[in-house]
Amino acid sequence: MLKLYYSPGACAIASHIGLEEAGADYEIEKIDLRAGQQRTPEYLAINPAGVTPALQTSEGVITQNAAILTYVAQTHPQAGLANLNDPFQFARLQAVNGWLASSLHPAIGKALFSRPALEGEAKDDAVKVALEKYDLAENHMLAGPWVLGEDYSMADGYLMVFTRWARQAALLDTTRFAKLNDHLDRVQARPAVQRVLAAEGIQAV
Ligand SMILES: N[C@@H](CCC(=O)N[C@@H](CS)C(=O)NCC(=O)O)C(=O)O
Repeated sequence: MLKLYYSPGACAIASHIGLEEAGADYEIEKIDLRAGQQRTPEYLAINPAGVTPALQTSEGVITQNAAILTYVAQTHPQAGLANLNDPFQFARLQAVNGWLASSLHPAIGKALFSRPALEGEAKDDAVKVALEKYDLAENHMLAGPWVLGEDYSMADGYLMVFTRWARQAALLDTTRFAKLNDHLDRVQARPAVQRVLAAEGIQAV
């Protein structure tokens, strides 16, 4: 059986949602990031990078949300969470997920979760840079109603991670980011996402 190592509300929730939406047979194990459990020898043996998510499969461990989401989509094709037969459409999914991992996540992560926490001008600058990336998502990355268009895909639960964090930090202005707010509401309303939130012991925001 697949096993997902996650931390509540952290970016691993993208993989958790992907597994649940796919109807996968999986179990979860919580890694307490605040307690430093990601740096224990036991967890470093699973993911030497010391971050969540990690997905244990019968063939070995997969890390990185973008890779896990692709793997789950390919191993559960009946769920229709990626357009596996159309190279262009599949590349569109990869492009969004690659951007989320390499651009939006580091930017909002720096603004909100730097240790020690940013303050003053440094914090303002980091927030400004992050919000410019949310502008890009708002204006260019939501084909509507879902990220890639008519069909919900493995990109939607991943984008939701970062809109959720932004809303929690009161950064997701409802005028500037009207589409992202609407998208976040619709993702959180999905039954599979509600099951994931309950399993992680967290609430819709
Ligand atoms: N691009 C990676 C990011 C993984 C990552 O940074 N995870 C964070 C939580 S959102 C983490 O585990 N941080 C623990 C730490 O840095 O100590 C992915 O998508 O899997």
